[in-house]
Amino acid sequence: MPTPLEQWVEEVARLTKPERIAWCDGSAREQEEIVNQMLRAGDTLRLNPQTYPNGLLHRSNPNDVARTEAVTFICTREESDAGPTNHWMSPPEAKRKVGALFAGAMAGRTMYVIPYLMGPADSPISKIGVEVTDSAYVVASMRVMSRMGKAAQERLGGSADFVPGLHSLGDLDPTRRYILHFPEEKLIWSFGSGYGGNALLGKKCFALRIASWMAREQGWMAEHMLILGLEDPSGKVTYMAAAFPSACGKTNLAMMVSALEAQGYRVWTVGDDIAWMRVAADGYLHAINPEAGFFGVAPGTGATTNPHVMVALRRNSIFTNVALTPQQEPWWEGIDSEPPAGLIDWKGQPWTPGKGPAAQPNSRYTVPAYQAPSISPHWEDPAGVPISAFIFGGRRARVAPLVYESFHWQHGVFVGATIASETTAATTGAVGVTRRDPMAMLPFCGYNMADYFRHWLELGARIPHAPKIFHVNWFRKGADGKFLWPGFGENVRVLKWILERVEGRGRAAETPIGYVPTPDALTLDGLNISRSTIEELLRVDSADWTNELQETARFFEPFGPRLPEELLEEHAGLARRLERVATAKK
Ligand code: GTP
Ligand code: SPV
Ligand code: MN
Repeated sequence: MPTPLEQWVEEVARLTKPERIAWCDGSAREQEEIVNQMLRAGDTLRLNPQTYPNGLLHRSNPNDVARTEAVTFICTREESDAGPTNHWMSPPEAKRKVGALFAGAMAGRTMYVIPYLMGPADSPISKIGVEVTDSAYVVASMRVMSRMGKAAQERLGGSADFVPGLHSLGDLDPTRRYILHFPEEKLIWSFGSGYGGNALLGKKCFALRIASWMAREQGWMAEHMLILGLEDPSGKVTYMAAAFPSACGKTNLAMMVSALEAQGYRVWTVGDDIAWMRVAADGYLHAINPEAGFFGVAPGTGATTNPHVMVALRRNSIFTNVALTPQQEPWWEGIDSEPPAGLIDWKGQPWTPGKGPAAQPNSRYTVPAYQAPSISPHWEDPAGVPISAFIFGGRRARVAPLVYESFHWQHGVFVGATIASETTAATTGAVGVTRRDPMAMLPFCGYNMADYFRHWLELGARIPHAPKIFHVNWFRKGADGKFLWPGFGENVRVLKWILERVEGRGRAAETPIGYVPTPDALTLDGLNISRSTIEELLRVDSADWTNELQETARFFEPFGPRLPEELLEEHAGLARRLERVATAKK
């Protein structure tokens, strides 16, 4: 009897008609073959073996450089189950339309079967996926980003308990590009893109869109969150999980070199992008990082902003769409060196000043997590780590203060549900447009977001030691258009205040939006920042927030009666508090 996996592989092979089928075991020999395949294809180069051993540079098709939200669909039977924030296609239509594209798509190609595990090998929270792909780059990337091959295959055995994901590059024509999710049958189909979250199906497609659906069904959480441990001078480590939209600072926060290291505060990395969390017997929400690597934004990453990752990247890493120096080393804007003479840009052309960025703005590095000097000794704990604080955030030049604390869980859910952030190069489309991105899950929630808010509200009531909920903004700008806050390693000063609030210490002032630190509550020793800048960073402007109320109401509208009443209560509460402040001023 063929196993359920063998049956599915046979079925997709009948549809896509590959020349050969390769079952991936994750071995070193297989890796060598995959790399040779990539080198032969001509879209990948080996980096300098002395300075970047096992390093690769991959150049994607220039029309395929970021996630494509406009062609990402949730295919539920009922359109209302996908909700107003997702694109929807009916399952029969999706299967017909995209099935026709898959038909014969792998002719003359190798079909790789990649069994992979999301989460530590022996964790009960971990889950298995199988990606079938005709891209060698995807195989090499999945080897870094997940626990791929033999270990996953053995854990699966003859079981049908896996999430199948079918992926083909097709002909990379953007008009024939579809990223489809069938949450009711826990199936993923991705056609026509080889890039990042579109193609590495364990990441956004499974670990967020499908997993968020499973999490609601089964009473847990799948969130777009980094996980870090903040160590205090006594050696105690407090874990926090933070949700920021794409390219808004998750990887950098999770890997930071603490500016308060001399005072005994340091940060340990558990995860940089996704958290799967369950209520455990100790009454805490426990989180695992389902991934095994970091797929990080290259531009802006350097020895001053993220020294830990710069060390990690030195071996076994894949760079995508970065520039190349004559020494065969990767280069990008913000790497701490001037562009060298003879630089080759991300498209493989000689670069000259004035030609625009040499590295694509969403160029990325792919690096094994264990190589990070900051990796937590607990990052593979099967039970996960207990979370004491949730931190929401976004990229906002105005309005949102550096940090504030919500009043209680329900208010915290409102804070998360109303995050706004400026769009970045991580997704195709305009950059810098402010949009609502609830819990940083707008592109990643696999079901109706109103039901997702309900899930948050209900789950919170079931966590005896629920995390306290905060909001941060590293990106507030002054009148000169420059960031007011230095960011990166200095962000530990904000984490320290959050820790103090979790422990019931830490000075704060009550404002209509929540508790904001008093200017003297932040540890600022060694930081050259004026009192007026700090005041501006912490300022809560009633007019701004009144405007924000209107934006929030407009965002909530399309959810209709499905939106939990509690969020409208919180909206009204904020309106009342703002009004009270306005009256007091008069
Ligand atoms: P995804 O991987 O797309 O989900 O992004 P991310 O949330 O992990 O963001 P990442 O840490 O890669 O940062 C994205 C960009 O923001 C990079 O160019 C960083 O250099 C920049 N950045 C990160 N943290 C800070 C900060 O504290 N201050 C400032 N000014 N920029 C930051
Ligand atoms: C994001 O956009 O949030 C990413 C990059 O982490 S991708 O994997 O392409 O989705
Ligand atoms: Mn990241």
